[in-house]
Amino acid sequence: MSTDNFQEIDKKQQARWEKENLFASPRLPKGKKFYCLDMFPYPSGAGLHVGHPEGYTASDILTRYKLMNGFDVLHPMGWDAFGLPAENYAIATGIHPAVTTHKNIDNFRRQIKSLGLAYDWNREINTTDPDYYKWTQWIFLQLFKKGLAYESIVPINWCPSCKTGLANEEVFNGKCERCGHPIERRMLRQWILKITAYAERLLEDLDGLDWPESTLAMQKNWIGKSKGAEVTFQIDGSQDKLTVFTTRPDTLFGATYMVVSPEHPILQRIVPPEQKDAVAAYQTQAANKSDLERADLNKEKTGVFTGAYAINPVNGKKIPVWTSDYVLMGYGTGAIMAVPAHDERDYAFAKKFGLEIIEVIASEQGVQDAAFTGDGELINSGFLNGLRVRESKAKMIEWLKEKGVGQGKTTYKLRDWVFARQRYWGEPIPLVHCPQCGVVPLPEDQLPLRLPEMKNFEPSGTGESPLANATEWVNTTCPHCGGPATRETNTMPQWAGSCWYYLRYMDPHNDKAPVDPEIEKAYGPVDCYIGGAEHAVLHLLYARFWHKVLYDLGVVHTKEPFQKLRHQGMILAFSYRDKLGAYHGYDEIDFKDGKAYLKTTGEELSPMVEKMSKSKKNVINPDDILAQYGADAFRMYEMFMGPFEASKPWDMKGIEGISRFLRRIVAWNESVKLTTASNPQKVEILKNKTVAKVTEDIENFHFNTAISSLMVFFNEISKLEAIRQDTFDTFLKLLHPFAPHLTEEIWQTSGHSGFLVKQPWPEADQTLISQEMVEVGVQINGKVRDRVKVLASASKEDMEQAALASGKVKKNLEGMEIKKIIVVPARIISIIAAPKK
Ligand code: ANZ
Ligand code: ZN
Repeated sequence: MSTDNFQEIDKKQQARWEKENLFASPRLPKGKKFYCLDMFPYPSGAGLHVGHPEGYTASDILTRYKLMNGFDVLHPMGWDAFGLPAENYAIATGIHPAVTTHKNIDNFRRQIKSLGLAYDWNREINTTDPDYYKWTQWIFLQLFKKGLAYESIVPINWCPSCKTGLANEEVFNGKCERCGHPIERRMLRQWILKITAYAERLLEDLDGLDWPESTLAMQKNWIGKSKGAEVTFQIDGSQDKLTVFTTRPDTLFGATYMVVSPEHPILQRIVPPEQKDAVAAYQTQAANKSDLERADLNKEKTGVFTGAYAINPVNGKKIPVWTSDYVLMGYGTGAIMAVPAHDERDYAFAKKFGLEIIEVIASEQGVQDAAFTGDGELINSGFLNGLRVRESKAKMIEWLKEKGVGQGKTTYKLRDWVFARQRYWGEPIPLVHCPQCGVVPLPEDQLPLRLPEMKNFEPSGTGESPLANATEWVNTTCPHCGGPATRETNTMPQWAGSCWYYLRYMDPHNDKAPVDPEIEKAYGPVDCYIGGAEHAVLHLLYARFWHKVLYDLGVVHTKEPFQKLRHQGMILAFSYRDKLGAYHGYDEIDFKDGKAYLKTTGEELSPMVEKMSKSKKNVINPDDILAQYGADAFRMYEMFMGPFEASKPWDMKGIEGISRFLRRIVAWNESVKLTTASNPQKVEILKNKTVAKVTEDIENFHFNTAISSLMVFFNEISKLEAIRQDTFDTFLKLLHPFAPHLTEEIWQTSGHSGFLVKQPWPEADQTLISQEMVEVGVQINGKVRDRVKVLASASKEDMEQAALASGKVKKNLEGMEIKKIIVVPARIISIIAAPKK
């Protein structure tokens, strides 16, 4: 077989690997283990996007590299297959979501397999499989039994287009994450998970994780821990008290009014008759705004006076109580003490409504034009005068405690997780509503609770799930009293299945437990998790939460599920537009000298780098690329495009370049002779340097520079008339994780038996590398005066000596006095000198 028929090689080697079950991991690892996990895809009807293989290739490189380093590697793949698209398709066509899902999965599997990724397909899972969701439901029951799932009628984010409630995390800029429709607020009965009970642990345990800084920061912000105090104000002439949360108890002397959220229950009691209409009108107006709009700093402030007054506990002053939508009911206590002098929003509000402003932190600029939010000395503040903000906070908290009107308090922005969806294609929530016994959990031996077969998937739009129409399924008997009862009709959100799938891969066929504890101890936690940065909060926070619950239940033995996390960058593409702004697809374009011309008219088109989308006609189809270039070029190009985490555009010229490189290897393999003579020193050193560099680069996710150094190495060895077998083999081994099919083919056809992943990863000879001579420049006062040869490993002192021994340097230093010598090892020697006095 000729080695340049890449598609044939792909098929042949993939079949060999499959026959050998080469990537099956043992039930229990025998030695060192490595769990390498990809974020599993949602099998959409559109098939694989070229963005998918970017992460998958990285995890595959890591997997093959670890296998060659003697690890037992767990590297699985599966399907996150519940969700709206299949259901919306079912509504439109009447085709059951299970049918669509099944078909899409087959297509995804075929596409992924054609990339030759080293997955253990025996462990494939599918979140919509009852044998899988049985355990998703089981975990829900554990949450329920621990009091971490509760029912509540709450205002939720309602998407009128998807006709379902959404979690806060699914709302972006007030719009539905899925369909972009503006979100409304609606009161609905919901199942809610008490993720807030884990807020502190979710925050604390981020320490110790090898995750991207930006993702850690996003999680921290989302959890949003604030330290401050609660202060209780007496309502004037009433029994009622109003408690606020503040991060600035030090400013209490500057509190000149209070604001309660329009939803605050105290309004029912404290508003005097003459203000009732105004307050009620304002409440109606506020109800239609999203929290995000309400919290917007730049928004014009609105509000009304409630007619009530409160007493500032620190000085007995009567201050007005207002209501305004800039105070949210869902945060702190839903009420604030307003300190306009030192809070921007309070300042804007006070200016608009002519409320008093008392400066209590001294500053140069004062508070004539704006609030001062910095640190300074306390003024106008009785016993705090002269102290700084930090000390004043502590002292005020002491005082509040002593007087019994407040205490130190920590709050979190994190909200409980709305865990119910009014849709069909999700895991049924395994609960029963009994008129006698209330909410009763389904006994565990009745799991899985399967979705009923249905013909009509249309959501009612009343807030009830389509499941409510499955009368036979809904009507059941109470597991507790045996009387007539009804099933819960809400389903779980799409995030449920992905909260624990990494555990199921360890033990995918277990019907006694989600995962055998012995196996979990051996394979957990995930050593490296790779996937998109768009999951920085949602999935990654939910999964951490479930993991901690499972940790408390003794199901898992580590506090965190994913030790190391890396995100791939977004793959963009060039799109081309004509003068009128219309997009043109690649098949309509002639590419000449780096320019693009419309085939029909010859008009030059202007390129732009954009997200791939059908409307921009710039979608790259993985099947086309595979058919044209084969899997190795495809994989390797994706790794070569740029830094792994960076977003970068797909470029046909780039994949051509990689393909040429692979073809050169094919040609070289066919012509090169073998020798037993030793390598020239230069080649030997480069070989070792390449081993060291590729090893380090794989460990650090620098796949693009690893490929560059393999190219440099190949250029050097391809110049040799004959090559040593071990050098030839080393090259194949290093290249294998990047281009597994071609390297395996060459390995096999050049007389070796077995498979490359069974070969030991090459080791670099560091002593040899350090024997390399490098030429470094010697500068005097910024001008290069000579170049000297030194060992790459030379010490600063040795380099200095070599420089000063140079005749040219000596000559240039005549009559000069050396002030300073700066040495950068293996790079440069820089001498600073001045004329002798
Ligand atoms: C008085 C004060 C004075 C405040 C000052 C700030 C500066 P973070 O840091 O985000 O936790 N606040 C409290 N509850 C609120 C609610 N439900 N809706 C809107 N705002 C609320 O913010 C805490 C601060 O935000 C609190 O501290 C409170 O205003 C306001 F110079 O109290 B502060
Ligand atoms: Zn009952």
